[in-house]
Amino acid sequence: MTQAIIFDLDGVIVSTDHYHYLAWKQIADREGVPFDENRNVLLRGVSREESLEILLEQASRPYSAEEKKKLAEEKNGIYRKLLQELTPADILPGVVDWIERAKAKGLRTAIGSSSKNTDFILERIGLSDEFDAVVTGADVTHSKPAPDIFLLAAERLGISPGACLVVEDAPAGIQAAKAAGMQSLGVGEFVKEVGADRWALTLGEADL
Ligand code: B16
Ligand code: MG
Repeated sequence: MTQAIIFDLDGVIVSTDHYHYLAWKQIADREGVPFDENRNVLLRGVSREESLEILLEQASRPYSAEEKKKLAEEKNGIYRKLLQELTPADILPGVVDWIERAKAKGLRTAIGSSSKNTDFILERIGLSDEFDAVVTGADVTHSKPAPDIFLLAAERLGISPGACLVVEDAPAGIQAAKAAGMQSLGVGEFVKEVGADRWALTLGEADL
């Protein structure tokens, strides 16, 4: 029986995924690295550093650790500027309803996101105080697809992993939920065929 819901942030609560793409695309174009929306799917849910590694797999030259550090910082600067645009109107359809229904049913709720910008994003969209726990990429060594973020969320909620439902938009996130032994609801076109227990195009179309 489900006792807690762990929401992914980027792509589930709010469409910051497009901002990530725009920021990486700017870096890739300048560096002359081929990068498009299809390639971007591989970056969904994984950490900033791992995203850069995936992006640079298509580069024509090797990059030093120093250069990589600089590129990751630069990408984050571009991304943070784009995040300034966020308002509560950017919360995706179905999210507020799910949070309200979860509370009405006595379920615990958490955010489980790889993003180190999670607190800033929640603040921008006015959801900082809505969850019983918030676990981010800053809290763990191994980001998604490792199960660590979701396991820590369950621990902070005091709920066993098997009683948690993860809501995710990324293949890496569904993989992490499965590795954590949790139930999963895949949301959106990128997780249609990655073996989530349930799937819906948007959270607004899924039953709680
Ligand atoms: P940051 P999620 C993930 O968020 C994004 O999907 C992924 O594209 C990004 O690289 C990662 O956060 C790290 O983000 O650079 O802000 O620390 O989907 O796990 O909520
Ligand atoms: Mg996501």
